[in-house]
Amino acid sequence: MTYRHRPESPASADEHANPISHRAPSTTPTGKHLSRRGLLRGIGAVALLGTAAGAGLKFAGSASAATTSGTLNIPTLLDSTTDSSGTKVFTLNMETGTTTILSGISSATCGFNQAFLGPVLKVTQGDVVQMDITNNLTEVSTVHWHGAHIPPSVDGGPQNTIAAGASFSPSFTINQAACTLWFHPHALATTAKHIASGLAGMLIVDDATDGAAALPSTYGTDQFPLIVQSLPISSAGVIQYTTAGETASTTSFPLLVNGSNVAVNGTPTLTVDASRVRFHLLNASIADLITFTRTDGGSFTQVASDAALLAEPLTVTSLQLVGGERAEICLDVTSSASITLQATVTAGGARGGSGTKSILTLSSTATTAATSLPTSLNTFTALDISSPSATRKIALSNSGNTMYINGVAGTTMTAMESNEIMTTVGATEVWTITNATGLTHSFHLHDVPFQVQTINGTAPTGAYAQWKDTILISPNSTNVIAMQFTDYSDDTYAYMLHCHNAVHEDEGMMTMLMVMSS
Ligand SMILES: [Cu+2]
Repeated sequence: MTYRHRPESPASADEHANPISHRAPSTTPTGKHLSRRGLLRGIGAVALLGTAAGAGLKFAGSASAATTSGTLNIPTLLDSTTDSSGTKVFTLNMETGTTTILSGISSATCGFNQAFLGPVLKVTQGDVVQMDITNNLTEVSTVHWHGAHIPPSVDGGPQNTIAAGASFSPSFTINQAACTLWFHPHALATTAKHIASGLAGMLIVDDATDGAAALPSTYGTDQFPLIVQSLPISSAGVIQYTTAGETASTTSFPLLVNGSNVAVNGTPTLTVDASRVRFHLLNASIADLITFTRTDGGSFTQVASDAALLAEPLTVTSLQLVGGERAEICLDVTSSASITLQATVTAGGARGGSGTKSILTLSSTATTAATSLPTSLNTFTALDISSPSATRKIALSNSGNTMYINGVAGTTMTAMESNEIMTTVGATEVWTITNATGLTHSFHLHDVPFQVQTINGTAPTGAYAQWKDTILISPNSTNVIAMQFTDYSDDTYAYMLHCHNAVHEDEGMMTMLMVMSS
């Protein structure tokens, strides 16, 4: 447990109204815990109050993000400071601002340290990090580290609420190998609103293995994020984040690449000196699916899923990501020919984006082709599920716009507590996720990655056959996954499992997982 109690921090405004703020129930040096049941009920009540009171973000900021004029927006690589104990300290300020998304129209947006989206953070396995977060929004939020294997007390779920004006400084050890993570809000009922408004950033984990060393890793030179969003927005420039907003006749779904609307600013271009470029792909859409291909039909090399480097480089011609899912690809390029990537958007909600747009034209000054990637990038060991600690059923269903897991709409902590999954550290489990509806869902589990066993009875292929933390759940499908709960237990804080269509999550398709010590 590396959670840091920081009594030196200024008291946050919420601590008076919220007797169980993020600091109060944290593990103290004496290891004393509040009653979990009482704590969760209290948190649920506070979260609801926060939601009701913050009936709308007031976009007070006046910062304006620059629009691109052709070249790829490259998010800032955020510097850290190192404190006396060697902890890398990052500062993330949740801000409001305005951004031009539709031509000539200013939209109210949010971002980390800027008006829209956020910086990229790079860390290495074994690093101890501290995230100094200040919520400069006008309503409660959280910051969740999607895909991070960290204690639930710092996971940034609905129990880690940060009131408007308050700060939170979770600290944790980077306890996983190279992968592409991201960070975004995860409070009750406002996840889609806050992500769509722009609160999304990338967290890249590196490690010291030969596999990771073989991949391009100089940020901004041969390593770039591609954060792609199909963004629901009204013709007046108001970002939409509900089913009603998705289906409104005035809503369109522009495709944004690192915050730039390709329909307005054109296909981003990128010219590098390298002969191999590594892209960290994130579908940051709240609902829509995105499929990446080359305009010439050629192949590219997938080197990572969302949770880990692949065992071997995988040659693919197409790669689909649901909302929240990531992948890493390498493109080999020389001065003899540029490469254009395109994205095909598929509606993931009641209504959504569609069509295919070019999202990047990559050129290089290199005259010599890249050397081959190693045949092995990572080791992959299948979990032994011959005698699982538990088997569970996760039934996804809905009634109109109310979304259920196992019949419960998880819109409050109390509802989720009534529907919680309890397990113990060390348990290996097999879950059968069913979707008996015609809706497309995704499934994301916090804490540990999982291995897909079967999809409609058939073993998966490609990246879906290795470590994952977010997967597509097709309509009328049965998906069997296995996972092992390693390292972190807590009798106060829960992890979340939910649909990563963030609209569905806010409509109730979420519940909680308690990992106990025994
Ligand atoms: Cu869903």
